[in-house]
Amino acid sequence: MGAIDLHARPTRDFDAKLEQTRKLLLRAASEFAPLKQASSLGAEDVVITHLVNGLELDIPVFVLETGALHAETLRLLERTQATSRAPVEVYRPVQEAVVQFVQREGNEAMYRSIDLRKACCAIRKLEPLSRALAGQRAWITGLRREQSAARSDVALIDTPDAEGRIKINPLADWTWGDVWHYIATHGVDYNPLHDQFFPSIGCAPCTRAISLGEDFRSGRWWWEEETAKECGLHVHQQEKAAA
Ligand code: ADX
Ligand code: SF4
Repeated sequence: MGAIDLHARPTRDFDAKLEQTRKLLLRAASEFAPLKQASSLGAEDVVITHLVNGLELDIPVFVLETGALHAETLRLLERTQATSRAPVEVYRPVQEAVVQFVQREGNEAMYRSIDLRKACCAIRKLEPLSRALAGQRAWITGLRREQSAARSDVALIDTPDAEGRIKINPLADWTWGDVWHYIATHGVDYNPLHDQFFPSIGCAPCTRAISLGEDFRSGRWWWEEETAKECGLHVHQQEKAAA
């Protein structure tokens, strides 16, 4: 059984939710330009790209290609580049920084300590993210409240960050069933890893399949405590200030 058969169960008010999401994207494109969509090519992100393309909005997509993504994700990236109306930009880490880090700490540094894991995320994700977002007023992500306790208060339109940039989370109140209902009814191309029990997909060394009954994000950085499991892309403003 694939992800569609397993998960596509819309909530009762799905149609109204979808209409609100389309309205929010239209509003974002007119009020918060220039803006981009951040896509990991996960189920939520392919839905957003499909909506953006359907509405013919001027919102480029960017993918942080960390150099550690699964082959399935890279192939979906190629297909997306070939089919998306909106431009798909790819940001890669500074190769020298990756090589030096791997030479110094090895290929499995992320499992040795949270600091090393965060150092790897800083090189492979955060530095490219800062380039992707330079000059942008806002960005769109696929964060949903249901994904984890840490994300339970995700807003549709977040408060501005330290640079005054606004994060827009159009699927904040969508359920996993809503996401898959949209994918099924619109025939959206998706990462086949979702059919192999990977609900949340990041870099290959830091993502694994989950078992029945496990939490949505339990396949991400599974060796770490729940509270540590964010790569820094979505750290709250208060937490940043405290750090
Ligand atoms: S993460 O912080 O743990 O990696 P997660 O995989 O749940 O995040 O994705 C949440 C959102 O962050 C995605 O919907 C997407 O908007 C953005 N995102 C995550 N990874 C990437 C990536 N590699 N490239 C671009 N955006 C990403
Ligand atoms: Fe490195 Fe893992 Fe972070 Fe990817 S998720 S950047 S491989 S530590």
